Order: sequence, then structure tokens, then C-alpha cells
Amino acid sequence: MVQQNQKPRIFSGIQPTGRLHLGNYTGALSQWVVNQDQNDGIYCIVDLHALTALHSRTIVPIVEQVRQTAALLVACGLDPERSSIFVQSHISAHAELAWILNCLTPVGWLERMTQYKAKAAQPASATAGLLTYPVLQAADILLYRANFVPVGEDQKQHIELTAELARRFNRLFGETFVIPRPLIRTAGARIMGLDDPSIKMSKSLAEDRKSHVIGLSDPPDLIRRTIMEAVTDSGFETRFERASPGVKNLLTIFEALSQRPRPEIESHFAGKSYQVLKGEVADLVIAVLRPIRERYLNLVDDPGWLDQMLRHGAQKVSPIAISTLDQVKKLTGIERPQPGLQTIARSEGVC
Ligand code: AQP
Repeated sequence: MVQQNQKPRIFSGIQPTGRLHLGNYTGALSQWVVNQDQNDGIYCIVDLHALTALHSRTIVPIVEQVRQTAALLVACGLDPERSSIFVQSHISAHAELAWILNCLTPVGWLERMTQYKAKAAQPASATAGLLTYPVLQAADILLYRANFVPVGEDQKQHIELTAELARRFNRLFGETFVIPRPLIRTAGARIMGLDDPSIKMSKSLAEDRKSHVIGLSDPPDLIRRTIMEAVTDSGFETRFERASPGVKNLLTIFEALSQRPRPEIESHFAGKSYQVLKGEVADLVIAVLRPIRERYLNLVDDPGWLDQMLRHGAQKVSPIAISTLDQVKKLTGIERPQPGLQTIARSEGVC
């Protein structure tokens, strides 16, 4: 519930697992930016979640990826003064609450998660961390008593599980958590890979597949080349519901970035070749991403500023996390630490 005279609170996270891409932008980041004035926005770079790929050496050094992700969030328009941007592992309450919630989560709920089933298909990935990933995500959201969680379509199931866990806790221990709701855009909530429109555009797949993603900091010539090479078919169909998956994906990118209504887009491209469609999509993507790339290149050169910005973000939000965790500990019968036993980080304001 949102208190009177209080802005609704929005929480969302992103993994520092590689090149942030157009899907991350249309599904999540663009919503974060447009919502920042009407809401109290808290945005987290979820490095503990990224550790679910610890078995793969490519994620190292994660601290560099955290900085690059932070630079891209600001470059996309998130203002660290109006919103809070911080790193998950800088606030230990996330891991602590996740453990408590783990103890209340039936394994069957987690085994049902589509993302787990897809990623666990590779035996090396099927770790306990991957299975309990949605519980850590629930802890992230519930710690801040968020009302809304803007995410891409792929995360809907995880937010529903978060709400289910919050209800379960509230039933057992009394009203504690706010029940969060997902915010999912109608256009651009699921962008598919340009090299294979049957799979979601994904950061981790971009490492091995050159023409899978459009990175948010990619140069214009690379963006154009990737889009011109995108998989389509040999026809001329440009209506959303009849187009083949590759063409529909291009139309969806155009819709999400132009914010024009579908009928207008369909009549604009009617009878035109896929070359024309690809050319116009490339022009639009380049126009939207050019200023983001320019700001990113400036910001990423200043690790000192980025680190300070992230520290400031953690200092702003840690009191909320501490108070929720303290309440949960009390309700579940764990004693609160005595002042003398508090960690050094806690006494500095970042727990
Ligand atoms: N293809 C997509 N289309 C629309 N939205 C997407 N999101 C991710 N991919 C798409 C949304 O971006 C936000 C941040 O995602 P994440 O980093 O937390 O992890 P993810 O969903 O697993 O994204 P990736 O890119 O596929 O990362 P990897 O490869 O590391 O797993 C989320 O709101 C997500 O919905």
C-alpha cells in the first residue's frame, strides 16, 4: 500500500553480466528513467546474482562490469540525485534476508521457474545458487518495501513468486512486507536475438554470438551491420501478427523506440522490402543510442566518480534495508545484534 503524500516506491535490478543491450533498455531501463519523477526509484546492480555464473571465467573481474553497468545506467538517463543507484553486495541485508526467505520457500516453487529450467539445461550451470536466484531477487525487492517492479517479460514469473513469498511471510508472522506488482511495458518487454528470433536477446549469449545483440554502447556502424544482417525471411509481410518472428522482432524494436501506434507502423511499412524496414530500424536505434554512447564513454573514464556515486546510493537506501531486516529478525526470533557487535561497515552507514 502507498501511504498518502508518499511517492510509490519502485525497485528494480540488473545483472553486471556483460554488454547491456537493447532488450534491457526497452524492457527495463527506459521505464526506470521515465518513472523517476513520479516515484521513489531504487535501482540495484545485482552482482550477487551475477555470481550464479561463477563457474564461467568470463564474468571476472566483476567489479569492472559493475562500473560499466553503473555508467550505462546514468548514460541512459538515471539521475543519481533523483533515484538511488547502488550495488547489491554493498548491503549485506540482501544475503541475510534471502537466507531467511530460503527457509520458507518450497523447492517445488523454484523448480517450476522457467528461467531456472532453461539455464539448468547445461549441467555446469545447475547450481544451488541458480535454483535460489529468485529468492535473492525477492529479498532485494521486499527489503525496500517496493510497490512496483519495472521489468521485462522474462522476469514476470519471478515477481509473482516474490509476491507469493511476501504473502506467505505476512500470513505466518504478521503484516511485514508490501506486496509488489510487476510493471511490464506493452511494447518492447521481450526483444529477441537478432541472429535467432526464437530466443530472448541476452547479455550472456552475446559473448559467443557476434550478431545476437545490439549493445547500448555499440558504435553506429556495428549497430547498422547487425541489424542489416538480422534473420528475417524471403517475403514482404510487415503486419505484426502475420510477420515471421525475425520481422516481428524488428517491428517491435521500431514500435518500442518510436512509440508510434501499431496500425501507423504497419501502414508505413506496407509493401516495402525488408531492406527498407531494416534501414529505418537501424536509423532509429542509432539515433536513440548515440547520446547514450557519448555519455557512457565520458562516464566510464571516471571510476572514482562512479564508485562514489554507488557508495552514496548505498548510504541513502541502507537505513530502509536495515529496518526491514531488523523487523524480520525480530519476528523470526533472531536476536538483533548488540551495538558493540555490529560490523564496521554497518557503523559506516553501509551494511
Ligand atoms: N530480451 C529482453 N527484452 C526485454 N527485456 C529484457 N530484459 C532482459 N532481457 C530482455 C530485462 O532487463 C532487465 C535486466 O535483466 P538482468 O540483467 O537482470 O537479467 P536477464 O533478464 O537474465 O537479462 P539478460 O540480458 O538475459 O542477462 P543474462 O544473459 O546475464 O541472463 C530485467 O528487467 C529483464 O527483464
